[in-house]
Amino acid sequence: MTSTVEHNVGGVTVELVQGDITKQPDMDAITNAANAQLMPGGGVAGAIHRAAGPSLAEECRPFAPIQPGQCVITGGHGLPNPHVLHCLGPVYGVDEPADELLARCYRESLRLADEHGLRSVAFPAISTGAFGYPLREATDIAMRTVLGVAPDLASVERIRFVLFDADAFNVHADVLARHAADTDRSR
Ligand code: AR6
Repeated sequence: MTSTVEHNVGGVTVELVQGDITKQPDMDAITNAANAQLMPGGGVAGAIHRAAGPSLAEECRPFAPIQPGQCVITGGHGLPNPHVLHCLGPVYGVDEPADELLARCYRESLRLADEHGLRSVAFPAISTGAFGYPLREATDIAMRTVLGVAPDLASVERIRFVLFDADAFNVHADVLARHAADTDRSR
């Protein structure tokens, strides 16, 4: 982890770290940038299923296929986290309206986490890898959605974005600072 950026909104801490989503042992749940079949794949899904072991795919099987914007919750199996929230992001240029579907991923994931009484959730930058969503646009949607939903959450008190590389971290830090300033101004 290189550095951390934090912002507090309505009693919820939104933080950014550079790192690996499978190595966040202090989080109640991590979010998977899943495929529709909820199977291992590349990127985040591959890393999560590798770390969790084959019993995660077994638990996922009855929930598949899921639709863009949909999320389901499972146990964490071999991961250090008790839960995994599996979200299917939109494929950029294919699943429309892409912005609404991506926002729905973050909203649904947090709603499910809250419903299950979880206190902390980590997110990767959903749809920005194999699914091709331009990083800055996707980040803008992610931050706007999370900062908008945060004050309404009952149990979730910490939301962490785990960014794989320095570029993604820097873009998220920039976009969070801008949205945080807007949120503060409108209070
Ligand atoms: N930890 C944190 N972020 C990561 C990690 C990791 N271990 N690995 C990659 N990233 P992607 P998508 C970043 O492709 O675009 C899969 O094959 C990565 O740099 O995992 O939603 C599935 O099976 C990128 O910025 O998710 C699906 O078919 C971001 O996480 C499809 O890809 C998301 O990249 C889903 O595509």
